[in-house]
Amino acid sequence: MSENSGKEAKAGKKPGLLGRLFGGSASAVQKGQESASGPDTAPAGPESQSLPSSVSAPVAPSTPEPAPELQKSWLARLGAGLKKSSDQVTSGITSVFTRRRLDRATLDDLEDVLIQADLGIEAATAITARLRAERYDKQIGGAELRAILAEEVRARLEPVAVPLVITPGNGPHVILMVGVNGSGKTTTIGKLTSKFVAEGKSVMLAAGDTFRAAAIEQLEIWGQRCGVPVIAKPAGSDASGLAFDAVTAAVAEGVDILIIDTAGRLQNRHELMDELEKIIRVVGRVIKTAPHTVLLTLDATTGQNALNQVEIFGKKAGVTGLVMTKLDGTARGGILVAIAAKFGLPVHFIGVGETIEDLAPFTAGDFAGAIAGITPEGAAKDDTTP
Ligand SMILES: Nc1nc2c(ncn2[C@@H]2O[C@H](COP(=O)(O)OP(=O)(O)OP(=O)(O)O)[C@@H](O)[C@H]2O)c(=O)[nH]1
Ligand SMILES: [Mg+2]
Repeated sequence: MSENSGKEAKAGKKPGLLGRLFGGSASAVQKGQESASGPDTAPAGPESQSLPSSVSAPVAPSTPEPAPELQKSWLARLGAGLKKSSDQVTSGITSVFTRRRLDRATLDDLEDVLIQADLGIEAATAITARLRAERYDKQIGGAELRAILAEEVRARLEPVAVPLVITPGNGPHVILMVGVNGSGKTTTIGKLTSKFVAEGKSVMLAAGDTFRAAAIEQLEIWGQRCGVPVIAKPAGSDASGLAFDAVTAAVAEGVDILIIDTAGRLQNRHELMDELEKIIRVVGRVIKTAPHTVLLTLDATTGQNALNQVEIFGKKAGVTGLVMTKLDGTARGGILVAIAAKFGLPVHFIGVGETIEDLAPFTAGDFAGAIAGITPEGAAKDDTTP
């Protein structure tokens, strides 16, 4: 088993429950099915495709609203996950406040702290400008400063905290997952599938990372765990051919959502980015409006390079929304503020760990509070400074 698969086996917590939701239907894995024609030649009609041998039964709808205790536990996870970023900001604030009054040197140092925390120059300058205007040469406490910081970060993130809307009715909603190597695409697909299934939606997965056998196996494990079919071909197959077959199967089976995994690719590898464009073209041949969602998965630990990834994937793949993963592994969570300011793209989900529970819809207030070191209850975690 690959390293990733091993990690995921550890991450899965509720296969039993998901299996029961599906009334025991096994995942159907379509393998070795070769397209008679390449995706760029005249594609075969849906009737010519061999479809998965079994398809998931309709799922009983479950409660869409998270229970209050679940919500609370997410806030605790978020706080714990963002601890490194929060510590970077709050310890920076503590170290620059050697005096209680807000003087010029302190404000300059504070601006540096915010820039180092990857919030971006615009946010850092605006936040210190506000403090200069409102509090210059006045006393200010640590809790008050954190509250102002949280407010400013929230204001910048609120416009991009947009939920992912699945268009109902007109055939499958196709989600294409893109991003650089190891950014968390496949894991995020697993987490999303689990969420969609719990909401009563029927989901199909496509193992579009045809480069590595381990990548296909990794997605199949998620498919089994969530009780959803996975369309796959042997490693080395053409990715756009696989995508074509998967969309055709999703239409024929009438699933609500098809999620297509893709191989990780660096944004400066032109031939790989061209391949992504081809996948998108081919998907659009089966359903004109697809892919409906192109999700770029960003690894928060990459810091400033994420800005370049958003720019290039945005241009080449028509990214419609972002997922930021691995916020738990970095002090650079502030990068989301810089990305929001520069691109204004919707941020749909954030990940703060490897388990299914560690992905949640992005909410600006919770994130801003966590970055500024404010606990879910609203109290600053440490009011002894400055
Ligand atoms: N700590 C942490 N780890 C994560 C998170 N999301 C994903 N991972 C881990 O990151 C590693 C890579 O995840 P994958 O989902 O395989 O990434 P990928 O983008 O599909 O990788 P490639 O297919 O190789 O490009 C795995 O070990 C995941 O468990 C997260 O939010 N936090
Ligand atoms: Mg992958």
